[in-house]
Amino acid sequence: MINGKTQVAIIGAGPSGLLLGQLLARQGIDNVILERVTGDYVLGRIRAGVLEQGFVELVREAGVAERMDREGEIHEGFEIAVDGELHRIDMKGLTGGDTVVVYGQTEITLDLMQARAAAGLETVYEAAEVTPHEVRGERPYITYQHGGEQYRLECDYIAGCDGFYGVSRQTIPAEARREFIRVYPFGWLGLLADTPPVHKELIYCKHQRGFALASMRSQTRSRYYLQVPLEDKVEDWSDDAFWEELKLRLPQAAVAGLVTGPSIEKSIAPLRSFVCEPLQYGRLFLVGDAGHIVPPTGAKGLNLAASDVAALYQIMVKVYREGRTDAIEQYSPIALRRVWHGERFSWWMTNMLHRFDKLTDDPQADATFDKFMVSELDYYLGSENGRRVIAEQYVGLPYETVK
Ligand code: RFL
Ligand code: PHB
Repeated sequence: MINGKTQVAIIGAGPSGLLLGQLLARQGIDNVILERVTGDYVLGRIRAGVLEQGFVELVREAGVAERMDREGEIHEGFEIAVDGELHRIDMKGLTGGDTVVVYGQTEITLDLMQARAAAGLETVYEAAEVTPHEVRGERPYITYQHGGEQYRLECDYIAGCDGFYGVSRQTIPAEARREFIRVYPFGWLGLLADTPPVHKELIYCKHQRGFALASMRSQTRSRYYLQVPLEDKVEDWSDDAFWEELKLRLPQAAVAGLVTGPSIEKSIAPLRSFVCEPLQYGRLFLVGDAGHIVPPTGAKGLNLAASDVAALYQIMVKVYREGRTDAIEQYSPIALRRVWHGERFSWWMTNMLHRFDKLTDDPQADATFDKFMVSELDYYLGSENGRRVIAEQYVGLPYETVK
């Protein structure tokens, strides 16, 4: 057994773990990250692309914003197409100046990994059997295996940043947590290509054939999604089949400008709403996807991870600077308030924009739900106040301050 010691042990080197680690290190709070897979594997996962202002500011505070500020694109609005007709959500105009930044999660992750390596901070990649112990006691520790050796890492606190399938949430006994879940009867098939985006802003498409999203990573790289049945496999979808289906769902005016090309990544993600309560158990905190998942329609997953990180970071600074160990009790209520707003918005956008034809076993009930949602979207898009409700939540609600 090889023994080690740190102040905050972080499980998971996704964006939550890396961002938290960087922020803490800048405040002189020692931390070690334990990650199950390799850095390259983490960087191969193509996920989010839309960053709220709060996220952007946190990355700046972490001192890792240089490339994001240079290469990220500021978006002042996005489009919602309903059966081919475009409705613009003027985020900047409707919110009094707020915007989002389009910059890939992969890029943020790479920037954070490089900054961590440059600062000489410790990350153990390919750490197996990571297991938290004594999280309710005064002296928690983590055991893990690496390179054939057994390790024990002692710490003051554990940040569970290990995503939806991680070990941290399972460490909380079943009787001490409650889980809220909704599974949607479809998935998103995503395709990444080195082609110019079809439009200068994102287009969310509600269409008879199912939802589609035209997004991007840069002026030379586009990201598209199609709503597909849960049973579909990536192998069922050739690139040609993807582009043909996308052309049917995009507004005709946009299709003329669509440049197709070979995919550089293609994957299917199931859609899920999930929240674990509470997000703190003794000296263990659940951060990001470890504690909650949203369907991607509202572009909120990564952004909620960032607001969790912001809350925990403020709390840790109070603990180590002011001895305010009582502040840790604020983490779960503060994080959950914002999480539930993001959950509700993501669920609402998913309901309004997707085609629900197998929601229940009752086709008549499904058809009625579909009509309600068509009317809901029509109502919100039809008034400035309605569009403002969408815009305000899309750009992101404010972060709460820890007392
Ligand atoms: P991650 O990214 O899943 O990272 C968790 C890390 O923990 C590691 N791990 C372990 N390490 C050690 N021991 C164990 N036992 C471990 N188990 C797991 C994993 O290997 C991994 O490296 O969680 P994190 O950091 O909380 O970040 C969350 C975000 O990744 C996620 O919320 C977003 O990607 C969601 N999301 C979007 N969010 C947005 O804000 N805007 C978007 O536009 C957006 N688009 C998306 C998305 C997610 C998608 N998918 C595929 C689910 C689009 C898609 C298609
Ligand atoms: C993405 O670009 O991957 C993306 C953008 C907006 C979303 C979801 C995903 O709502």
